[in-house]
Amino acid sequence: MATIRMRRDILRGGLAAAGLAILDVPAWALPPVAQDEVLVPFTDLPDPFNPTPAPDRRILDVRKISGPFTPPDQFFTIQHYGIPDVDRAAFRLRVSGLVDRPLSLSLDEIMHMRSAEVAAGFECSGNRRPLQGLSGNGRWTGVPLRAVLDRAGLKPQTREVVFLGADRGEENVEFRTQTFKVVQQFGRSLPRDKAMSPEPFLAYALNGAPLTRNQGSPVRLVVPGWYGVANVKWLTDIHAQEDQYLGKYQARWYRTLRGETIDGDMKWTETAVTRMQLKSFIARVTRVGTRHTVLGVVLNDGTPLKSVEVRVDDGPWQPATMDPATSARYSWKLFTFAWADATPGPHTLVSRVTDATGKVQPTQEELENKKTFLEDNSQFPRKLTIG
Ligand SMILES: Nc1nc2c(c(=O)[nH]1)N[C@H]1C(S)=C(S)[C@@H](COP(=O)(O)O)O[C@H]1N2
Ligand SMILES: [Mo]
Repeated sequence: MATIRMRRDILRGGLAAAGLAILDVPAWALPPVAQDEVLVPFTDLPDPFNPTPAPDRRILDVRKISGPFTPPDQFFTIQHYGIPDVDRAAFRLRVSGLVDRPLSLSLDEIMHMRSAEVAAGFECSGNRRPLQGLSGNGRWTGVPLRAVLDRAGLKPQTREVVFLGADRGEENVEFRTQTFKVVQQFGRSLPRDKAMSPEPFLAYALNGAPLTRNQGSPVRLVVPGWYGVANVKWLTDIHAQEDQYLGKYQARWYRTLRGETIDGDMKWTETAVTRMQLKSFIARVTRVGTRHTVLGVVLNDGTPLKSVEVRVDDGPWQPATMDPATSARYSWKLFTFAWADATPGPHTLVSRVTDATGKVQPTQEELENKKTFLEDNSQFPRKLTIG
């Protein structure tokens, strides 16, 4: 793999583009980048980084993280029915179902509501080794979902709030011996209490600029602390109902099968993909002369963290340093580790994060009884060779 020189202007540009002045967060605390800082290639990565890109997908090259917030043209993108083009002028967000006052809001009306900002990072629940690039961190501008739901007035019978996107596709819905071909919208739901909690957010801007088409223009839902699938893009309908919503991407697709030993007995449960599981991974290693620096990422559900540690080969776990620019509750957290005494030859580096409740990021072996590939938050040992 070709040596990649880390460019000063990438790191500087990241600062400006992230609009740090607006959010007033502490400065990016990566050690100053020297002119001769070079990337040390991982030997466990494909070359090129993403050899078979799908046409409507984008994967973040996590080796190039250049600031606390991911630039919109690098933000990963994933969707099941392609990328619709929603006309901003004709756009209406409808609120219907068990509400006192059904609504049909234009983009202008939404943007005239009291706006707020939230730093929220997320990953797709399918994000995994070796790329780990279905992840990113955004500074979102919009309105709290609760403000819109309060305007509509949820009736007491409402138990779920359903979110539908403008994107749709034909699905086979199977029932016993029958198969129905129907055109469905992408949809997800939240329980009433979660929908009315302070966090869920209707975003119309990312890092200070209108949402791009890939990121759900003109309006998307962001549920801070949850996996990406909750963040319905191209949002057109919010529907309050008493019944459970069982759309494909709610009830059939985003499910995890886990075995747990309860009272000495293996019990298998299927759960919905909701809050992000505690995870860290090493994104890159750079070198200036003989000094090596490790940069990594932590994602979780917003529970405060206790520590992030890095282990080299069979050595002890050593503390890494959290970046203060990413300390907001739902931001992804970046960390660095000064690898002082790297010796020539092959090495394995791994990180692990522990949260304030004492939960420790599991090893791959400890996740053996998680049978579906979603929600892989296992520790990820990476390989490289020091020349
Ligand atoms: N309308 C719509 N919203 C969607 C999806 C989709 O297919 N359609 N995919 C979801 C999934 S699985 C993920 S991981 C995130 C990805 O968000 P991003 O493309 O902004 O990174 O969008 C979610 N929102
Ligand atoms: Mo996803």
